Amino acid sequence: MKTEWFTDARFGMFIHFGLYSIPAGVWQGRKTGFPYAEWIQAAEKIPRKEYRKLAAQFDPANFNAEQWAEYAANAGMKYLVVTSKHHDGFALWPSKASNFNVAEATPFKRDILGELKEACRKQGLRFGLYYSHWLDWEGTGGDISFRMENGEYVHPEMSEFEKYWENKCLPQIGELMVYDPDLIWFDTWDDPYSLKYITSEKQEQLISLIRSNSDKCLINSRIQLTSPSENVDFISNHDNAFPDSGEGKPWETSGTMNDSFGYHALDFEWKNTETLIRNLIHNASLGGNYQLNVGPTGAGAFPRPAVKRLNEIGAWLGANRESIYTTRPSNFVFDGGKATASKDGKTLFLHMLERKGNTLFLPNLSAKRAVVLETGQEAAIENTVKGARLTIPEQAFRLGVPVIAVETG
Ligand code: H79
Repeated sequence: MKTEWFTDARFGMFIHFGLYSIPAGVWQGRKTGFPYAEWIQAAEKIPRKEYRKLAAQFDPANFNAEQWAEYAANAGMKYLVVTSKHHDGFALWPSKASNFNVAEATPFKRDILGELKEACRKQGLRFGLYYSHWLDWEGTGGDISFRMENGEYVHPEMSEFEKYWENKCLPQIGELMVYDPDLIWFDTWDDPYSLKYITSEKQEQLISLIRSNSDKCLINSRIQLTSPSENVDFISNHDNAFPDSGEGKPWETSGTMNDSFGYHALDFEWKNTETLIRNLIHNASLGGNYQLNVGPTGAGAFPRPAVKRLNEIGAWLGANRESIYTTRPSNFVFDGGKATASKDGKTLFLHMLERKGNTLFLPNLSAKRAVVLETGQEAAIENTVKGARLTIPEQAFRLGVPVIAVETG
């Protein structure tokens, strides 16, 4: 199965980086009205000519692809997905189909995608590309958000959208395939305009273009979130949406550390590390991945709170790796936590999210051996006809989210 690596990976990095990283959620001295900093052009209805001027300022002195990939690898992430082109229409690679790109419109000129691709290869990370296929605010016929309608920003005539599709979208996807991506992450949501412009024919056109260039490249369901083609490879949930059940296909949730994907200088709503670890456990217990976002600054640096959280998650994952990677969802229900199972089904990993006392009752289960995964300390077992009762060592509760590995028999 070409999706196997994705299912086994469980944890990836999303990176939102582009011209919007420069204003960072602040326009004319004020915090913009939308939580997403990458939406600043829409939030402020910035005239296109003015937005384009940001390109002249795009010169991220701290951009260091190797460091970015190293942060991801050290956090325990197995893949990295970067915004090759977000809704603003600006391309992070030297695109032939549009001169609104890093090489032609900015002083920086370097091929950000190429550098990241190489850095990921060195770190053993899979490499994915986000591409905004429906919204494109450059003014070449892509759609806009209903929230930005004014004299300049209008929904394009279908014939204009077709031109954008033929002259920018499809050629750029062709260009992206040269980077040999492991996945392409398209973006729509439940907006009727996305259904109007991204018809099932358009979905299939994109999918066959990708398939004709690559046997391995995975495609996500937000190519058309409301009614994705059966030919997509994995399901992407709404942003920050952690579902209560799994899916028939591999799936993931993309989420933010604060409330914005793009770097936002005035967003201080950083979730604590334990919340992020719980999100990872929640999805893993249901068979899904967590694609956690970082928004580097306009200078190309990872924000300190992001680095701190990546390091802390990496430390937890390093100590508990078997309970997350290559695991399978587990429907084993116990009080106060969530379980995953090893691929062979012989080991259950019990993530203790709430302290419910010093014993843990595992209904209808006979346990052979139980250990605290991080330390190897044994938990005493009492098997009864109704199930197994574990005595959790007191020291386990000092480990943050402790994981008990139970060999079943
Ligand atoms: O790239 C990130 C977001 O920019 C993109 N998907 C993720 C991965 C995304 N944009 N919008 N949405 C997802 C959902 C739509 C939200 C909207 Fe709004 C509500 C658009 C207009 C109203 C949020 C709030 C954006 C502007 C105001």
